[in-house]
Amino acid sequence: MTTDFDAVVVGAGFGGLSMLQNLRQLDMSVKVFERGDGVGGTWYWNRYPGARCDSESVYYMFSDHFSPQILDEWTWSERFAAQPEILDYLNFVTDKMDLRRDIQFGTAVTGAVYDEANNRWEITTDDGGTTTARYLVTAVGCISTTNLPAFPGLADYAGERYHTGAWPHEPVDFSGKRVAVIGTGATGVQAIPEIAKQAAHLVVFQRTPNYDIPARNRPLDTEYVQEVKAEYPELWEKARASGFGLPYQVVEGSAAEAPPEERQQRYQRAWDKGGFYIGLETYSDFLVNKDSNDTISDFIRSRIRETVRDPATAELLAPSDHPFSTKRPPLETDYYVTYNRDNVTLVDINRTPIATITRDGLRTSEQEYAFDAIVFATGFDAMTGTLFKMGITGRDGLALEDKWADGPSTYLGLTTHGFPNLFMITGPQSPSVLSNMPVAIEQNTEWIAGLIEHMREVGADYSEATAEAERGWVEHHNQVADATLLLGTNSWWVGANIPGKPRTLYPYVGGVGAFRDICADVARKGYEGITLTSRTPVR
Ligand code: N01
Repeated sequence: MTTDFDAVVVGAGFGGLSMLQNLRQLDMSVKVFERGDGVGGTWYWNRYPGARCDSESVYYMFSDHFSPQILDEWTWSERFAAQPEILDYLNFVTDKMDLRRDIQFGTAVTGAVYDEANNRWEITTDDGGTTTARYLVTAVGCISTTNLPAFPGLADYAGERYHTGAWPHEPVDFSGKRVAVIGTGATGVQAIPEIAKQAAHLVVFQRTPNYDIPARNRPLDTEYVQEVKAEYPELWEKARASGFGLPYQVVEGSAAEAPPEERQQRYQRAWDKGGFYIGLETYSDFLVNKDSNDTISDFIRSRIRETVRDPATAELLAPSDHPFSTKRPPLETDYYVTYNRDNVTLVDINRTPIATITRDGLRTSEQEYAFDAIVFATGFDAMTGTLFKMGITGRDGLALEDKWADGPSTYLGLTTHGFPNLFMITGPQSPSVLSNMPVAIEQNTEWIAGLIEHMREVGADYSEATAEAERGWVEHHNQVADATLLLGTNSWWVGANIPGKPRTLYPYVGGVGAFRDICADVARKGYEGITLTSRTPVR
């Protein structure tokens, strides 16, 4: 059965829900395909123990642009919301806005081919269906394709095996079990303390230690919530104009040039406050000045050494191979103190690499381990992994993965030349994962809806970024990236976690507010850099 819509949106997480709502306001017929059996995207799949948001929950939600009523009605219980509460929130939003009726759950997109003759996208799904639409919007999330490294012997392993990014819906009980966790990124750092509380013994296999910042999570009191709600209009404006999508007080100035005493006090204050304040509200040059970065990296290493009792373990946990924030700094709750427990062991797999997974556990270059369960907290093929799995094919039969074989090439991270009427939410070369996500998402979806509305006004039904505009954006993106320390560190932000993935900075690091201004300017100039014409044949 073929069905036809004005727009198809892929994904029903924050991005898909926001896009659906925006397109509905244009009275468009919209179909959303979602591979999960419910809304939530990232929050639907990542149900591992300890999963919670690293953005403060009062800012990790749709803003007044989306619905002032929902903003007022919803109240978070904790400073950093846990996964079940965020999923509840997204279900609340979905029902409140009556979004569910346009979403087809349990359906993955297997192909999306631009049909030049009809100026439509032809979308195939794993239920055997074909759907056509003028516009195709990907809202597939940045970290939605899990990375399970090809460890030798993986197929032989007979015990329980989990990936944090595809966690079972039923609770997993590690009580009394011998458990391994491989990976110490933001996910591992959240899961490890919770698993350690249950397991008979936990062995953590670490490749790279991170600069983990205390979350200092706490229940939210009514008075604080009321204060925030009263200030929301200003707070959202501030977040939209900010560097990273959070309404924090930016403090200009160089850490390297500050008097050491002042610096120490500022770091300590922000450290005690918890959350990302230490990176965002102390000094402004950590990402561009190695000397400044050394000061904060030293500060955090000292805190780790103070917390972890065994000096050898503390040394393994103190990062020295990369500057602070050139990999995503995780927020931690009881992470470092977990290594003071008798039932937790840390293994440095740089010194003793994993040689093979075995039937009963795994073997490093030094030792054999037996495990009842192995938890892979090994991250994602981020930013492009899911887009490439969807079989997106543009004009002249060009496949997206072929066009981007040497790395993504986009206009504003929102469109790409050769793929008419295709829009990406939090696509590569947009702020995406370097922003508090809902703020980046709302900017993207509002801009896309604005462009479609403009097309209507000027009688266009075909939009395509010009090759020249795209070259300009990629050049700007690279210039901004080159001015930072980010490319010098092996992180998933630069694709270093996936063998063979082109090394380039995937998110745009020019800032959420600056990006917003650039996009607004493009719109003001009649969507400069995008060809807008009428191509649909008269039937
Ligand atoms: O994934 P990661 P993640 N052998 O790629 C290791 C977001 N997030 O799921 O660092 C051995 O960061 C890898 O080692 P290394 C957040 O943006 C958000 O933890 O590559 N080890 C690393 O330790 C975050 O950045 C929240 O050397 C291997 C780990 O596995 C993003 O999700 C909460 C390996 C993977 O770390 C991804 O975090 C949690 C191998 N072959 C996460 N391959 C919220 O705030 C990889 N590793 C909402």
